[in-house]
Amino acid sequence: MPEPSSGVTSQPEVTTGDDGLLGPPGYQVLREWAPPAAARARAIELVAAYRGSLREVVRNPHATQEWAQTLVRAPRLLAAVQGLIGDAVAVENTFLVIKWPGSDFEVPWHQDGINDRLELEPYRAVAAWIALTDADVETGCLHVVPGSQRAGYRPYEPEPATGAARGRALGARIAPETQGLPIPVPVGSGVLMDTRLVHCSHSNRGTGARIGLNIRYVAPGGIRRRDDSSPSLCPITGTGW
Ligand SMILES: O=C(O)CCC(=O)C(=O)O
Repeated sequence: MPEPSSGVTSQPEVTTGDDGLLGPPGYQVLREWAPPAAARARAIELVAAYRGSLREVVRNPHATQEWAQTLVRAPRLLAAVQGLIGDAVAVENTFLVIKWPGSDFEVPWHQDGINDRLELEPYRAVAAWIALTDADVETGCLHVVPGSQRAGYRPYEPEPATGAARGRALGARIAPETQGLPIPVPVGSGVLMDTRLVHCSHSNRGTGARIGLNIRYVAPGGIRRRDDSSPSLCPITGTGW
């Protein structure tokens, strides 16, 4: 495996107002990145591993856990990502979220491509949210604001003291009355998102765990800014890292 590198380059600002890689909605549902039975089996193992501690967030499982190393390379997922950002792809970050039934866990409105540690170039990066269980309105599926990528990256605020504080999420500053569009997806499917798309998820009011993996993929030059606390890139395909 190639040596990890920072992947930082100086890129010109992308003019806001553009639709971005995923067109006017700013997202696309990805059908069956994996056979549902295989994804379901993985979820059963994750529930068994984390049920005792009721762990809700695992940061960067692709760096240490074999199942996640395999998942970020799932052929249909990788092909869809390469179709958007090109053949050379690295993983910048993964974020496993387990919403246990009956537990309050709101992920606030945010954009995946910006935080206090880094900023992603929206034409050289894409976010994927991968369902390891069925995710619907009751169990806490993603809600998106279609077209919100066109306004570019927004100011953001430190995480609130509760809720997604577990994941160090940052809240994008948007109108409080904003209603998102729920994106229910079955196990084994997922959502590809422009890194500027505003999205959130609500608590799980269902009866079983809801599990999803967020992956940030980048092409060479896909990181405009990062600080030393960001983990190394994990090259998946191609050269130029
Ligand atoms: O899994 C969720 O409910 C939300 C995750 C998410 O939005 C993210 O990691 O960016």
